[in-house]
Amino acid sequence: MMNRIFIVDDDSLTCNLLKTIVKPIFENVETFQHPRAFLTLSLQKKDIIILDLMMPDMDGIEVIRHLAGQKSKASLILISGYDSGVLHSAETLAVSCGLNVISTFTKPINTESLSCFLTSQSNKLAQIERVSTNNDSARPGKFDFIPTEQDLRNAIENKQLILYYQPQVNMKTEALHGAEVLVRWLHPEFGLIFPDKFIALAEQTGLIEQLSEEVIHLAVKQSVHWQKLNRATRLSINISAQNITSLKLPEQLRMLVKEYEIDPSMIVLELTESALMDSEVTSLDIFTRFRLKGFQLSIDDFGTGYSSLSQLHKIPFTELKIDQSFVTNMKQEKESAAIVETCIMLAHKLNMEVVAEGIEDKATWDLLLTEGCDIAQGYYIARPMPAEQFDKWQFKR
Ligand code: G
Ligand code: G
Ligand code: MN
Repeated sequence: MMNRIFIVDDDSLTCNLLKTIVKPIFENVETFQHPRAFLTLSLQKKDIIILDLMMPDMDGIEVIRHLAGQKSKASLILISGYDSGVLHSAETLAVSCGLNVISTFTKPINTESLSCFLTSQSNKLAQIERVSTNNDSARPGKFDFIPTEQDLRNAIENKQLILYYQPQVNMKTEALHGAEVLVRWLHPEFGLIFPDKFIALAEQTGLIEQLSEEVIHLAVKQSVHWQKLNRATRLSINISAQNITSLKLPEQLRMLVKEYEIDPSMIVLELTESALMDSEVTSLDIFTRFRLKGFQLSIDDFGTGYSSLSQLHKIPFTELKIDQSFVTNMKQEKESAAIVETCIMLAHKLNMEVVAEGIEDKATWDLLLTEGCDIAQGYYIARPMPAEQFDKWQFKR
């Protein structure tokens, strides 16, 4: 079935302009200058809506509320002539109501980037279509696979977890700085399963303890291997809030690095801000002990959580990772650029190194370099990859 695309904007000029951009990509396009008429349609999951926020008889936020009320699964693109701050708030609101916002654009609309975006969206939808029609409908496909606790327990026991490594480079020298360790589940039937499918499950069921133990073990073994080849690589490992409820973790880690004879300063533990929120006293104790044992501590996804500046000061972090969303948007959104700039300054004042993750192009790299960011991570440098491929990548550089 074909995708339908709806343009909802009170301004007829904008409607016509958008229609001209959309038509070559999605044939089935309709414009609405009155949101009420639009809301009488029965929408489907495959529909795409381009919605203006500022309309006289019913504004975009009201339309968002209605769509949320209908539990609409359609894809939403928000546009506005207001500043990007308003657009971003509307996006946050829509997402928190359960709507699927796929992009936002400020007016005047950059026709080229909208056209590019829609083309890639159209390709993606076609691909999903192919996968779902090719799948034997009697059997669950990879995309419907929802693991149970027992599935995950078996996976850990049967050594189905593998590690991918994403390079981090020093921005000034472009030398390799280290790698972030990202777990994957190599399922015998469904193939490669990403952590968004099983980390939350692990956290809810308590399996995160075994999962992290396995991840740390695999990472330490890889580290020994690289060290033997004279290619010692600093490894950043993600730690969940639930991991740090156990007071044993620092000691377990210390024993492990001792057994394998690796330098603890080559291990960076990445904690998200939400991890700091849960049980502040215990976590402060644990974090301090990690540092006393020589490990590095990084605060991950910085800027999205609720940590206060005083926490940042209390906990002995050595590194700050700016959340991807700010990095990805900094090129086109001055608010994100301001946040990135502030993070860099703050980290440096507190004697921490700054990592920018989610760098996808040269323009963003150049901006970050000018602003004095220390370390870069993102698809522009390289995607996460298995160890053997990481070796090849390093060799080719
Ligand atoms: O590439 P990617 O899809 O791997 O990672 C998605 C998310 O999963 C990231 O936010 C990352 O922090 C998390 N993640 C990846 N590996 C691990 C892990 O070993 N432990 C925990 N707790 N989280 C992980
Ligand atoms: O939350 P955490 O920072 O641990 O998650 C890292 C996640 O970011 C992983 O899922 C990784 O695959 C993903 N990632 C790494 N670089 C890029 C990038 O340049 N663009 C995007 N979209 N994702 C990235
Ligand atoms: Mn991380």
